[in-house]
Amino acid sequence: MSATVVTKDQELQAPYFKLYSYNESPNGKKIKFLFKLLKVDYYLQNVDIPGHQENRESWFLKINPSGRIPVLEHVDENGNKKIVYESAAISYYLVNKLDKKSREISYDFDDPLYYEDFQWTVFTATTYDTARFQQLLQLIILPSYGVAQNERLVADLAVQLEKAYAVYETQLKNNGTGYLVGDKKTVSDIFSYAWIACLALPQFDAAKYPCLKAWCERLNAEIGPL
Ligand SMILES: N[C@@H](CCC(=O)N[C@@H](CS)C(=O)NCC(=O)O)C(=O)O
Repeated sequence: MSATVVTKDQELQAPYFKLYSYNESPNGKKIKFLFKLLKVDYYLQNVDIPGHQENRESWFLKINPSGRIPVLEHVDENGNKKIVYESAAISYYLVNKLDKKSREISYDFDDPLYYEDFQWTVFTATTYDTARFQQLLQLIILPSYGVAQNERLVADLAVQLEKAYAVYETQLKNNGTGYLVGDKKTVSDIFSYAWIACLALPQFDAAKYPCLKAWCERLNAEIGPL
């Protein structure tokens, strides 16, 4: 698997996958991890968010009106182009295009585990990710621009994140396989791992959440660096 970095106006030969992302973004990393595990080559276009605010330029807003990365551009062998944004939607688009036969990191549509996996991805996307992003903003991003953190918000976020860690711990304990769903790592594991384990932010208390700690270590060993 390799990512070939391309510039904005570079012509690409069909068929291809192109990911619009921003450096260390965990939302972008979710998709990079998936490409790695699916062993599929892709093009990578870096969108300069803090510097030039490229994500607010009209060419980018045309592909994603919300001005956010990641965005996936897929051009098939007949030249048909599909744009997908929202990391959860991109993740399921990719596994249903690329993992449909072997289902190494996903389940079939008619398997109840497909929806369980989807459920945990949505839990992370709506409950954990948003609080973790606010934590990143308060603890790292705003202070780097000289803006003081909001202590009350930081404390509230810690409470919200603690609740989410307890939910993951219970699920991992009940499932008992070392993964969130079924007996293999699936989209929900990879998706959640990017925000839980791949940031220089306060982590959870490992003594309190032993299953979550073991899960992080397992995914770390199985996914490896990008
Ligand atoms: N719900 C979206 C969140 C994407 C997101 O927040 N992306 C950030 C980078 S990590 C971004 O593009 N921020 C720029 C902005 O909101 O203006 C997803 O899961 O794809």
